[in-house]
Amino acid sequence: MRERDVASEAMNQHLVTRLRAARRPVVLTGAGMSAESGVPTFREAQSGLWARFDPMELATPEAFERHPQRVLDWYAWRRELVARAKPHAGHRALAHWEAANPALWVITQNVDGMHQRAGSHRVVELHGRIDRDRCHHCAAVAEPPAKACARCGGPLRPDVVWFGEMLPEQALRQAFQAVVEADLVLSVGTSTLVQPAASLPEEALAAGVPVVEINPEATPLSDRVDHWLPGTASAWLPRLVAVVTRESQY
Ligand code: BV8
Ligand code: ZN
Repeated sequence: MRERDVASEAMNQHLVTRLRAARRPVVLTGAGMSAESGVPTFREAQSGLWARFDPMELATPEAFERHPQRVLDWYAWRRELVARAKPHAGHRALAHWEAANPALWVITQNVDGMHQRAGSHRVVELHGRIDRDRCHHCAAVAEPPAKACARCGGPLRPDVVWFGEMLPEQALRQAFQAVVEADLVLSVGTSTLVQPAASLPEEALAAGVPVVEINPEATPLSDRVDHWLPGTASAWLPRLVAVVTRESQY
């Protein structure tokens, strides 16, 4: 059984040492990373006219084939939210960490592009991007305001990965490689329930890589990580990065 840091709630010396020793850190992020920017998480009930729909049902090729306009309207609503949202101190802290350590990878399940808007460059997007369209038939990326695919005339849909669809191969390979080669992994704002993204922190644990989790709630991962930091991304990430960059007194 992995020796568990009882005081892991607080910033203890063991965590400080690991943060400062990390040469190949990897940060895994989920919907909770963007929650404080005003982008609702998947778990948070949909609001307004979308409250009666289960996001897991809307984010599927079947839903698009059955009710294309309903799915496109849902994404139009989310695109609005994302366009109005601003990266927060947590996103900026990760961009700051990358500037201090160019080997840092951010691997995200989010489709909102917030990490790049905050200045991060080494970002692997596992589930695509909401502000791009692609063809539902031939996957050609479409230049807005195209209404149909310029290559095959097929219907356009957001360039995101729907449930039941495969993830982009290159992103998946890059993500698993980065995690097994990492010397520190952070899991931030994810319920670790959606596969295969949820296997990434498991790969790190299996490879003996120290894992830190930031989440206000416990997840299936929480009792197996080395450091569980109960709280928000915007509160914990600036503190951790300040330790790495020695801008804090620790
Ligand atoms: C696939 C893009 C091959 C679209 C998304 C094995 C076992 C069981 C099921 C499966 C399996 N393999 C495949 C499946 C099926 C499925 C799956 O995993 N289903 C789950 C629900 C059981 N996986 C797939 O279909 C994947 N494809 O496997 O293809 C295949 C195909 C067919 C059959 C077999 C294999 C594709 C998955 C990708 C789907 N697309 N998004 C869009 O956005 O519209 S997933 C989407 O939901 C997000 O991208 C994200 O991945 C997920 C939500 O999860 P989280 O990000 O973790 O967010 P959540 O809301 O759940 O939790 C937020 C957390 O943040 C909470 O813990 C909360 O406490 C915390 N939090 C809140 N506030 C804060 C915070 N933390 C920090 N700070 C805060 N302020
Ligand atoms: Zn096409």
